[in-house]
Amino acid sequence: MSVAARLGRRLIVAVAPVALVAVLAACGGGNAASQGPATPVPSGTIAVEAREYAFTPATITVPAGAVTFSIRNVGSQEHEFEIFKGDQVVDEVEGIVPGLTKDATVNLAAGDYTFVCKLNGHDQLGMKGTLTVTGG
Ligand SMILES: [Cu+2]
Repeated sequence: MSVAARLGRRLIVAVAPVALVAVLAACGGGNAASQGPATPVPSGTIAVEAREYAFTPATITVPAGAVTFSIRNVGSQEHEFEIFKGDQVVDEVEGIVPGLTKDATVNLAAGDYTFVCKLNGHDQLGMKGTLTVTGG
């Protein structure tokens, strides 16, 4: 004799229609952002020296993607490192006092950039360079 069998006949299935309306929030049209290269560029760190009144090197070429600039002030005045695309600031590192090294990681698209120190008009004294980002 099976109690389970007896109860089984009267099995009431409480159907609770859980109306799970799976509203797929369509992500507004797909922001197909950066479809970068399949293999990430090995994060090359670009060492830059800042002094009165120049950057070394003054000409930098990097592949598109994340680039880390390591700016070392080997001079005797405070400097900045600002990356421009045209007249728009892409990124900037300020307060690089003498002896200090500051890093900045920037995600760069291919194109032509400049980098300058605008502190006290240092760019007009020669603290500027060109940055070429290749690829894409
Ligand atoms: Cu400067």
